[in-house]
Amino acid sequence: MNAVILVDLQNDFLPGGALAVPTGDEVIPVVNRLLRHFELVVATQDWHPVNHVSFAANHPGRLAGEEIELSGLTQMLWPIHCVQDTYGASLAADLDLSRIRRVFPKGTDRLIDSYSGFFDNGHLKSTGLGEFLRFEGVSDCYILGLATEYCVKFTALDARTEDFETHIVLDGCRGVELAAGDVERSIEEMSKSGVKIVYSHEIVE
Ligand code: VGL
Ligand code: ZN
Repeated sequence: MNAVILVDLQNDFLPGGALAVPTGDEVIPVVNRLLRHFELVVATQDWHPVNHVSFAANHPGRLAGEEIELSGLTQMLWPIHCVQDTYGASLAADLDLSRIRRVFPKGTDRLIDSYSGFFDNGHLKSTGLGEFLRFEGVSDCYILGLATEYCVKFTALDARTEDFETHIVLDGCRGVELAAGDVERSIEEMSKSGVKIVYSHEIVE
């Protein structure tokens, strides 16, 4: 069975949001059109406590865009975003929410970040997404959302290691592109790991 995983389609990642992904809003109509063709739709939701370690504001003297070492992991520092129970953390209003069966929060532990919808960045705890998809009999995951080279990429790589056939719907994704070429490199990395790159028109006529 096919499932769609919508990654972090939240107000803070849309233009005007705290961690806006350029033209991120353009994926919403693509997503809504695609959803009608899938039996099972799940979503991930970046859902941080206000004192989260990924926020530059919680590291005096540090700025967003800098990297630090945290328990052996490299952590990019971000502006405050997707704080639990705020408007910024809410799923995009124009999204067809009625089609989403279950939402998986991530990044809820203040001490570790979580780009993937399956595990935190240290692969210490599961969000339950993999178990849920297996229980539902899913074989193939179609992944769309924000941002291509962070949460989409890590969700796709984990979907592969969790043994799902994994497809990225590229026109349903947008990247941050902090450094030129980041998005392109992330696509190559996904391809090399066995993730299939597809476009929505190949799925929906
Ligand atoms: C994301 C940075 C920080 C994402 C989430 O959804 O790609 N990026 N938190
Ligand atoms: Zn985050």
